[in-house]
Amino acid sequence: MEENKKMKWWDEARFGMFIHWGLYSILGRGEWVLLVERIPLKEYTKLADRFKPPKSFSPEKWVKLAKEAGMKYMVLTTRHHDGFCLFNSKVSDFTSVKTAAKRDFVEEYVNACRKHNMRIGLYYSLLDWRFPGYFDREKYPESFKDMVEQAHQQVRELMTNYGKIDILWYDGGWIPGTKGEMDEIAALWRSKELNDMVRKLQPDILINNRSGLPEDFDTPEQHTTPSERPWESCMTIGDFCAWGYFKHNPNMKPTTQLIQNLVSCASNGGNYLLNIGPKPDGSVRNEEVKRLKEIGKWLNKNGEAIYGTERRPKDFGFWGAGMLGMATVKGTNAYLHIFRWPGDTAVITGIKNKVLSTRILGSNRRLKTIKEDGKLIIKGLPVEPPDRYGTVITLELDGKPETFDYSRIPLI
Ligand code: H79
Repeated sequence: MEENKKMKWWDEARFGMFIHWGLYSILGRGEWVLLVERIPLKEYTKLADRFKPPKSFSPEKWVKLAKEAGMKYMVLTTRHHDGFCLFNSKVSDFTSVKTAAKRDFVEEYVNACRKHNMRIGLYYSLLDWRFPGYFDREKYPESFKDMVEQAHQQVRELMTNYGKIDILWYDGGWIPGTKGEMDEIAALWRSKELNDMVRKLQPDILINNRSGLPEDFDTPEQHTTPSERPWESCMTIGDFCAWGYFKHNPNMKPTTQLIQNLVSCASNGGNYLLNIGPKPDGSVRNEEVKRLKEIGKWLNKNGEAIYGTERRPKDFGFWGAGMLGMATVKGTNAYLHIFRWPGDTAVITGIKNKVLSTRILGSNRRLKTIKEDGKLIIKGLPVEPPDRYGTVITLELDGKPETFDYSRIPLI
């Protein structure tokens, strides 16, 4: 399939759900707990006896929540750095199928996604902390080789046993004792061979850039700085080190901030992959549910200004940093997302186009608008912000959005 055709759905999706869930969820101190606390492997392995979500739990609950949040795709940790698989693997006994739960959660998740028409992403960490060769490949060359072989086998299993998969989201490509250069990483994981195999099994799949090869899209982590290439920002709702369930995680981003991040991604042509860290029983904590539902409500009203938006021209909309908010663009429409409400008059600079009409999204009432050289004055707005999370003003333009550059024009 032609490259950009394959990416079309992803490029329009803009908002996805990341899920970090595994043995570490039981301890409630984040997904790095095994390494950070140097827990003896024997002890950590025993957690598998306790990883047994109730029968009543189904990954369909996550899918329904993602739908309600307005998310168009999901990415589940099929296996994080600790090596514990949520799927059946012929090359490992450390899986949810062969231990207490006796369930293939990847299968359940994939089926639930399909049932609800949700695009399916699988996260797979290449590295596995259980292999001494990961830490010191000179000292334990056989172990390193075995780990790489395991990754190839397990990726093959994931790409073979669950039908059509939309995204392969690699992680954990970094190897100690290297400078982390892409070429070096790709050579050590034999990534060319790996990804050739993946594409043979899943011709339409999108692969991220974390196996040492650029592949389909870039993955800024915990920030929304755009890439030149297709890009997706992944982010936690709470603190940066807590992707997996962290019981005491008081610093949750407010919904206003999460929506602003989503708009920031959409305005620069990127996606926002927002993470939840379910509890060991699979349930999602209230603080996360509440925020996702609030975003979903906002998207119900304002989705037109997010889904399918394109990368806006540089400095389009709000000149400089964007005093009032951010602009997204789609075709010949521009959408002004006003986060900091100015009162009854909004002054927007940096738009070259003629404006054919101005309306608050969802309303038919045209707003009085004065336009002079790159300066737009919108009058008759409500004094108080109509939407506490962000009000969208739709501008119908006479053509593709173009920036009016003030940078060399002195004040009069
Ligand atoms: O899966 C999530 C992270 O576990 C994983 N990528 C995302 C998607 C990741 N792997 N490496 N890193 C992130 C970067 C390393 C961060 C660390 Fe730390 C800083 C490791 C040690 C200090 C955060 C804080 C984790 C433990 C303490």
